[in-house]
Amino acid sequence: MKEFVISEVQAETAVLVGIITKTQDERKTNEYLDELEFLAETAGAVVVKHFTQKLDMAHSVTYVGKGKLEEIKAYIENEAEEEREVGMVIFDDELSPKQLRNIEAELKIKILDRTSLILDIFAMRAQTANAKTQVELAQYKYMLPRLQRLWTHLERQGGGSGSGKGGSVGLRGPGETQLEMDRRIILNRMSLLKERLSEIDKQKSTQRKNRGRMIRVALVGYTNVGKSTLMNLLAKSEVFAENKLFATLDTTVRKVIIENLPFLLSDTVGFIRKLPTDLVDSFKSTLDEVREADLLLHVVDISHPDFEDQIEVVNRTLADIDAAGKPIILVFNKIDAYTYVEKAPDDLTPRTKENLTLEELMNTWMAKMEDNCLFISAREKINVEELRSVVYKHVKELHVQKYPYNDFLYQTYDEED
Ligand SMILES: Nc1nc2c(ncn2[C@@H]2O[C@H](COP(=O)(O)OP(=O)(O)OP(=O)(O)O)[C@@H](O)[C@H]2O)c(=O)[nH]1
Ligand SMILES: [Mg+2]
Repeated sequence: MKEFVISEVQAETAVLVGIITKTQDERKTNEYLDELEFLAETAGAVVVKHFTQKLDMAHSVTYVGKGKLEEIKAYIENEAEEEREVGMVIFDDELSPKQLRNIEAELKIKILDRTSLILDIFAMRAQTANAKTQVELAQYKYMLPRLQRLWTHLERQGGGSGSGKGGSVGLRGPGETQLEMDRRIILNRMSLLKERLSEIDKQKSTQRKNRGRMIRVALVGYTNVGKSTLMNLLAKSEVFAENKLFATLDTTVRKVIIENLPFLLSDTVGFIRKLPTDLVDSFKSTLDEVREADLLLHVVDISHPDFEDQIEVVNRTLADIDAAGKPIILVFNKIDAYTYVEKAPDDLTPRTKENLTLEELMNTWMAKMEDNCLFISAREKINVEELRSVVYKHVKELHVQKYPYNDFLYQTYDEED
């Protein structure tokens, strides 16, 4: 019965593991692990240690080498002796079924990877029938090849029952009883979920068709950059925004009117590094909104040390879902929180991106994007008028192109309406 007490009363603790390779240097790995830590916290765990190892590539049998695995094991045992039970080990890359099995056999503790952690957060966040169905399907896809021994030693601990905030980290969503179902039953369930999704798809696409002749603008971007905050600001709506990853899972669409011009603005799920394509596929109907948009507002958190990498990830994900090549405006958000390291006059080492002032950064990006970029703070409401007028200009152009005979422009727009 001890397990129940631990998982209910105390936050579970987690140890993170990442590798440093030829294609992923130490700085990058540490950034990934910081992000993984943020993900773990979002899921409700407390991270107590990071382990890294330099390798040519991930070890096919145990992800890290044997020695490193022993070191992790010794750490866990030592912590247990000090009565600081480690709840789980989380790996920064998706583990193969074989790796997962071997690591689990060696460490005898709950093992998660980046994918299952993200899935767990998705399960916790899913609100609508659509999001819940998508997440459940993605979870089964992840589980199916790993069924044999998935956390069997944790049977009694399973939080299990569907989504919701309860349950322990990594065990939300389909629970232990479902885990015991054989492959056939899971496959049946998966095809049912797929049918349900295609039904939802049809409904959504009919809904989209009935929306009338309005330009559609989609907010896209890395997770936690401020998309929902911006949506709330522009649409005067109340979309859930919070300093946690994946606060938004399903798409929200609002009508926005700037001056005399109505258009549709949608807020959607954020992107993240190493997001498995399966998961992106599962979110197809959510992402249709992005795919069918006329204009994308790509929101970037300029205060994040790794924002350039995040821009890349978003561009790659857009290409993956066939949404590349659309008109795009880069909206650099959180300028209020931007910091840089000022170099002393006698410091002759080369300047790096950490040494750029906001103004220098702005000039670089404006040149690169041919002015299709903006610098704002959605939370502090800085440069919001500029944002409105740039969006207005673009939407109007697109509107006139797309609906040349449409006079559905509001004559005047009164703030009080
Ligand atoms: N400092 C600062 N924080 C901001 C700004 N805009 C948003 N935030 C904060 O950033 C966090 C994330 O904001 P959200 O609007 O939820 O971000 P999101 O992109 O919708 O995130 P997901 O839905 O999780 O992908 C919240 O804590 C916001 O208050 C800003 O201009 N400056
Ligand atoms: Mg959001």
